Amino acid sequence: MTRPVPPPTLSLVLPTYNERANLPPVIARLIRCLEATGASFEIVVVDDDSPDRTWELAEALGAEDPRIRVVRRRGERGLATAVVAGWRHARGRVLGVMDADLQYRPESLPAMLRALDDPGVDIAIGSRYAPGATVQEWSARRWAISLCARLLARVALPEALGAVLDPGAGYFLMRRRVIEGIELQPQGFKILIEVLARGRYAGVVEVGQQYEGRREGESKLRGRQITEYLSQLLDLSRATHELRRSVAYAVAGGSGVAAHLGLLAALTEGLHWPILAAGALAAEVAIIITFAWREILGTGYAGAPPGGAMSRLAHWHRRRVPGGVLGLATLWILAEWLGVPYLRGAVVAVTVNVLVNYGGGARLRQPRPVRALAPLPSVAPSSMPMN
Ligand SMILES: Nc1nc2c(ncn2[C@@H]2O[C@H](COP(=O)(O)OP(=O)(O)OP(=O)(O)O)[C@@H](O)[C@H]2O)c(=O)[nH]1
Ligand SMILES: [Mg+2]
Repeated sequence: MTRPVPPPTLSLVLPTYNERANLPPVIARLIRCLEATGASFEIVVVDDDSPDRTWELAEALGAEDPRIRVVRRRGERGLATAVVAGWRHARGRVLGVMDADLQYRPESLPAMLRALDDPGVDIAIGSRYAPGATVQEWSARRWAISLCARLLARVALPEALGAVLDPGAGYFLMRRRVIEGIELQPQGFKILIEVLARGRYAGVVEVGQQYEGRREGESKLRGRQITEYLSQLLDLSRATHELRRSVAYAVAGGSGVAAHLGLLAALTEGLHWPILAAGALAAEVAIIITFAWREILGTGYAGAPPGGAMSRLAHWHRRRVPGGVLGLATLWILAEWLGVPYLRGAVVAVTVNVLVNYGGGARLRQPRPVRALAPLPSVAPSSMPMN
C-alpha cells in the first residue's frame, strides 16, 4: 500500500517554452541547493507544448525523481497563465516561480526562503534592483524598456507598487495564503504585478540578485508582451480603484495649478497688484481649491489627521507652506531680479511648489512598504517558514 505523500514546504514553478538546453542544469542546480536546506520541495515545470519538446525532457526527469512534476498545456500560451496553472497543481505551503532560463541563479533560493523565516514577511522578491543586485549584458534598449515598465507601474498602481523596486521580477516566493481564495486574472508576462495588486499580504522584501545574460535559447519578450503589459496595468489600476483616485488627484491638482496661474495673471495684469502679494494670494487660493476638490471627490490624502474638515484644512496648509514659500521666492527672484516675464516665472514657481510638496513628504498616497535586502550568503541550511 502506498502511503499519501505529505505536502512539501515549497512548490517552485518553472515556466518553460523552448528551454530544452536550460532545463536539466536549472533543475540539477535547484535540487542541489534545496537539498542542502533540508526543506521538502517540489518543482512544477509548466510547458506550453514547446516545439523543441521541453515537456518530453521534463517528463523524463520527472520519471526519475517524483519531486519533479510536469504540466503540459496544449493549445494555450502565456507566461503568467502558465505560472498560475502551475500553482493550481502545487501543494506547498510556500509557492514560487523562477524563470527557467538560468538568468536568475538557483543558488540564491535558500536566501529567498530564509527571507520568509520572518513571520512578518509574506512575499520575497528576487530583485534586480535591490542594493547589491547586478544585471549583466543588457542592451541600452532592454534597460530603457525595463525603466519605462517600472515607471508606468508606479504611475498606474502607486499604492501597490510605489515602493517595489522590481515589480517585473520573474522570481519570487510567497506564502500560499497570499493568493488563496483570490481570483487572479493573469495576462502577459508579469505575474508578480498581479500578485502584488490583488494578493493578501503584509511584509514584502526584495532580495538582490546577480542577474545573468541568457546562455541558451532565446528571449520570448516581444512587442506583443509590451501591449499586454499596458493593458494589464490599466485593468489592475481599475480593479483596485487606484485609477479612479489617480484621475481624482489629477483633477484636484490640475484645478489648483490652473487657479494659481489664472489668478496671478488677473491680479498682476488686470489690477496691477505687486507680484509678491498676487503670488501669495494665488498660492493660497490654489491650496484651498485643491483641498476642496479632494474633499468633494472623497480622495483625502496620506497622513490626514482624524477630525473635521477644518482640522484637515489646517494640516493641509501646514504641509503646503514650504512649497508655497519656495515657489513665491522663486517667482520673486525670477520676475523682480532677473526680469523674466511673470507668467513664465510663475510656471517655474508652480513647478517648484509642486515638486517640493510631493518630494517633501506630502504624498498623495502612501505606498505599501517594502524592505530591500542585499544578497545573503546562499547555501547555508534554512529553518523553513511553516505557514
Ligand atoms: N509556459 C510558458 N513559459 C514561457 C512562455 N513565455 C516565456 N516563458 C518562459 O518564461 C521564462 C522567462 O521568459 P524570457 O523569454 O526569458 O523572458 P524575460 O526573462 O522576461 O525576458 P529577457 O530579459 O529578454 O530574457 C522562461 O523560462 C521562458 O521559457 C510561455 O508562453 N509559456
Ligand atoms: Mg529571461
